[in-house]
Amino acid sequence: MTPINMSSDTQTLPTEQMYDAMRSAPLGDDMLRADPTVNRLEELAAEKIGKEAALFVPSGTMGNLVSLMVHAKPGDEVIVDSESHVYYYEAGGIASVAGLMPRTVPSRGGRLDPEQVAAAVRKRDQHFPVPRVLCLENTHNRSGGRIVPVELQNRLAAVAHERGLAVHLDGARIFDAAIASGLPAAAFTEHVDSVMFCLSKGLSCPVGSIIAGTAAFIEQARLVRKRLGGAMRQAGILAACGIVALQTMIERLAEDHRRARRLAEEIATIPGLSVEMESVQTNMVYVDHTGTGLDTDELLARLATAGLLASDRAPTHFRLVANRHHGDAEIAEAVARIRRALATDDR
Ligand code: TLP
Repeated sequence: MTPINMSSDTQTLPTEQMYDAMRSAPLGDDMLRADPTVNRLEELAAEKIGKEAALFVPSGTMGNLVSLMVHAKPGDEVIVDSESHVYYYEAGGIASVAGLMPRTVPSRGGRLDPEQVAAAVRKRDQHFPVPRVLCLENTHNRSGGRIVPVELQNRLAAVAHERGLAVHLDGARIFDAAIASGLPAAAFTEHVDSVMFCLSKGLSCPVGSIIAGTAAFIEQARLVRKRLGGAMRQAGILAACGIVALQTMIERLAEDHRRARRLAEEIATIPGLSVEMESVQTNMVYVDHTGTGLDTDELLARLATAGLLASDRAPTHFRLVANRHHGDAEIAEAVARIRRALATDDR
């Protein structure tokens, strides 16, 4: 039995067109800015995301780190949602590598409250770290891939800017937000100073993310990327996939969203499982399994035995992510495997 891997959209493999592009891409030393394919990707990415300049980085984690390190220096404060990826899943890099002091603000379903953010910006006083940057996330991973509406994002950015803070957007899945909202991605980046988005998630590239902002920001970011060991050589072999991704893989994200919705509707009919349907706005489905009486690890192990790979959001939920490898047949089969995993039950 071939497992259906719905643990993440990071599990996507390159498309045939990407393999072809890799083979024929002109290459050079990107450290010297002499890789024509990387240069082309960076130009195209800046244009697609509505910013002056862009930089190719090895991962989303490094893209967030580099961006925050450009905006703030060790000892400064970064305001983050307590459920954000940068705070929750990036191994404490903002503290251990960037030396930043995280000031967490809780969000509701990925939505920060502008008043709470305003209240979290401390005044300048020798007792306090200097607040320098607000970090936003859209779509919001831990709230189920929910979209932060553009108007709210803009209000949050205004609150930060009025108080002299820069705004960085972790837009790992910003094209999911854009496609699901029927807006250009640039609508989400107009009022942020920097944005990171991933090529290696639903867009199907094997490696790589982009950071974008003003030309001056990217100049600084290039230096920080080098300092972190993230400057690459013949990276055009990877950038070639990124170009294909930006040209061919964005519109189709709507299919993942449609299938995630269908999957959620089916799962909601299975005894012991429930899904907050309002949270299913893009490609993710967070399933509440408390009704099964199983703990998350045990449940994931049963799913794996039944041939479905999911990821955990212990202690109450597991996550399934629809990606381009899942057609309607795989979605139906995933549901059947969940039913089977729970039916072989000796509780
Ligand atoms: N998210 C991964 C895991 O790290 C949890 C996933 O499977 O969802 N920002 C957001 C919002 C992300 O979801 C991720 C990856 C990143 C940044 C980091 O990207 P990478 O994995 O390229 O460092």
